[in-house]
Amino acid sequence: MYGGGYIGPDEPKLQDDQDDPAKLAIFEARIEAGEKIEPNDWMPAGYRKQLIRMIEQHAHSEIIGALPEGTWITRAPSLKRKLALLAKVQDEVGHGQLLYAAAETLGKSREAMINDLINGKSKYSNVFNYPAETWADIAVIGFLVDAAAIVNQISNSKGSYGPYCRALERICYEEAFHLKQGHDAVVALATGTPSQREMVQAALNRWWPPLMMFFGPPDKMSSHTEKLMKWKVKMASNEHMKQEFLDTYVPKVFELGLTLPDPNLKKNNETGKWEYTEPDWDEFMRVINGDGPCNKERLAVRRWAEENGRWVREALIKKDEKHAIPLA
Ligand code: BYC
Repeated sequence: MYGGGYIGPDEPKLQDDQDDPAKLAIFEARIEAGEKIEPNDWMPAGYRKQLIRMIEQHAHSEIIGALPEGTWITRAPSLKRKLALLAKVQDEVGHGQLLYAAAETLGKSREAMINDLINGKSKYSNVFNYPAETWADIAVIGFLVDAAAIVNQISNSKGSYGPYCRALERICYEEAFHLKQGHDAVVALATGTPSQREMVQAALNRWWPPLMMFFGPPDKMSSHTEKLMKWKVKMASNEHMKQEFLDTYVPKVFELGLTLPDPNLKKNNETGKWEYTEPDWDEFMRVINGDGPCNKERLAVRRWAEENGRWVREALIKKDEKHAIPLA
C-alpha cells in the first residue's frame, strides 16, 4: 500500500524516455486532473528525484525526531506520561518505516537512504537538532512540533504521488493523538505550580525560533516550491503553511496565559495575515547543513544503531526472495 517492496542495494536503471516531452505532457495533464501517480507509471526524472529527496528527508526526520523525545521516556514525570510518550516515540519510528517504504517505490534502496543520512549527505528537519533540556521541552514538541507537522502533512497528503499520500493519511491520524498528548502536557504545566509555568514558558521560548523555521525558508528563498507545486507534490507554499499554523495554534498558546518570544507577532486584521520577526535564516542554513547544537550527537546515535543492528538485518534478509518490483 505504501511501498514495502525490498528493492535491494542497486540504484534503479532509469528508463531512456525519462524526459520525453509527449509523455511529460500526458503526465502533467493527469496531475492537473487530480489523478494519483503510482510507482509503475511513467514519470519525469525530475519528479522522481524531487519525491525521493522530500520523502527521504521526511523519513529521516521521523527516526531522528524520535531521539530527543526518546531520551525522556525514562524520565517522564508519571506512569501515564511515560506510557503515552513510549507509544508516541514508537509511532514516530513507524512513520519512518512507512515513509522509507514509500520512497523505495521510487527506486532508492533503504540502505542507500540510511547511508546518506549517517554520512551527512541527506537532510532532516531542523527542529531535531536542538536539545530537549526539560520535560517541558517534550510537552512543547508534542504540542507544537506535532501541530506544525500535521499542518504540513495534511497538505502534502492531498498531493499527486499515491504511496506518499497514503502513508501521510495514516500518519496524520496518529499525529492527531500526539498533538493531544502534547497539548495535555502543556496545559498541565501551564496550570500547575509557578515553577512548572516558568519551565513551560522557558521551553516555548527555546522552541519558537526553530519552529518558525520548520516550514522552510520564505517563499522567495525556497528553491523547490515552484516545481513541487506545479507537480502537486507540495499543495501549499512554505509561508502559506506557516500562516495556517499561526492561525490555529498561536491563540491556543495565548489562551493558557503563555507568551511567545516575538514582540512583532500579531495578526494584521486588514491583510488577515500574521506578522512576525523572520527567524535567523543563517542559523537555519548552518543547522540543516550539519552544524546545529545536536547534529553530531543525533547522527552518532543513528550510526551506532546501524552498525550494531547489522547482524540482525543480515540474519533476516533472504537475498533470493527480494522483490525486484516494489509492492505499491
Ligand atoms: N529542515 O526549497 P525549500 C515530525 C531545506 S517529522 C531541514 O523550501 P521544499 C516529527 C530543503 O530540504 C516531520 N531542511 O524546500 C517526528 C531544501 O534543501 P535541499 C518532518 C529544510 O522541499 C518525530 C532547502 O531547505 N516533515 O514532525 O520545497 C517526532 C530549501 O527549502 C527545512 C517533513 O519532512 C527544514 N525544516 O519545502 C515529532 C515534511 N525546510 O533539499 C515530530 C516533508 C527546508 O535542496 N517536507 N529545508 O538541500 C516538506 O513538506 C518540504 O520539504 C518542506 C520544505 C516544506 C519542509
